[in-house]
Amino acid sequence: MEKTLVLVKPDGVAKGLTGEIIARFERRGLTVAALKMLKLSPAKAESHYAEHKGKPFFDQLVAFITSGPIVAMVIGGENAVKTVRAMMGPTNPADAAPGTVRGDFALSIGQNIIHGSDSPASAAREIEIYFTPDEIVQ
Ligand code: DAT
Ligand code: MG
Repeated sequence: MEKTLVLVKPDGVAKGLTGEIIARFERRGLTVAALKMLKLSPAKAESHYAEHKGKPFFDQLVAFITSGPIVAMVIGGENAVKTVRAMMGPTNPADAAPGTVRGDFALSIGQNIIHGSDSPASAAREIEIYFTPDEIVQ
């Protein structure tokens, strides 16, 4: 079973969208393999977003993702990575079609509600930041 890491970011949690987002994945046929609420440390946030270090928006991104509680989950199923990315919509909500999470619930690239891993390799790296193997249901 392919797995991907999904985060409901602080804006999504604050807007009460956690249940809606999980329900969309479940209705699609994907399954929740792990789930927790947490407040991310700056060190873990920098590790998660290491590929963006040095970019102009990096400090703002780390400040935002650590600004409040997030919900982290492992979502599993056939083509989970690609399917979750399609259901999220593109990074900039202005480009996101209605029916996608970002297209339905976000306006600004800096506050775009949801994270999903961009490849199976990224998923494996990111899942380790949030979950130990015994926390993931097989
Ligand atoms: P995604 O979250 O769609 O995988 P990404 O990995 O390119 O997008 O960027 C990670 C996050 O960083 C993104 O969700 C929002 C923020 N971000 C990306 N590009 C940005 C920009 N040009 N200005 C402000 N924030 C940006
Ligand atoms: Mg990304």
